[in-house]
Amino acid sequence: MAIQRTFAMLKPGVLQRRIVGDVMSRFERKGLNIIGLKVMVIPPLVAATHYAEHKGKSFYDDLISYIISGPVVAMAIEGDEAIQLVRRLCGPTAVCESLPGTIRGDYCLHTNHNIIHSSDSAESADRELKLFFQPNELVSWIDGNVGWY
Ligand code: FUP
Repeated sequence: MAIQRTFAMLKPGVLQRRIVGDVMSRFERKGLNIIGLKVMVIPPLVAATHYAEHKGKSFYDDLISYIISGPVVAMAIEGDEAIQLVRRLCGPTAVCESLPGTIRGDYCLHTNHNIIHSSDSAESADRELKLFFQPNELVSWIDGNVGWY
């Protein structure tokens, strides 16, 4: 087991639907630590950098206009194997493949509004954390229950 940091983001609409607490509580329940948190509207340049790998794809323009269309909740999450664990809690990209019990499986109907992003590798996590957070915005802390999860 290795302690990792990963990036997750609640996409536009999650604040408006007032389900931020429900979604975030899943990470808390799992035993992962929230070490960075901010509400922000993503600047277009940051959105383009974040989704650079999708430039040229059919869904790219809609993806960018959606992701900058309202406030998001950016999160930095820390814990043992956090990158893969957070991905599994979110569920697969395609909503029809996301099982009930996962965040995408429980809260969304369409893949283009699949409510949450999370880093898919150590390299992505490092890049995305740097894109959305300054180093002094991340605060590691020790959970006194750490031996019980
Ligand atoms: P993920 O890592 O699960 O967020 O998935 P991707 O990086 O492959 O895709 C980023 C976002 O693009 C998805 F969350 C939703 C959107 N997307 C579509 O709208 N249609 C597609 O066919 C694939 C992705």
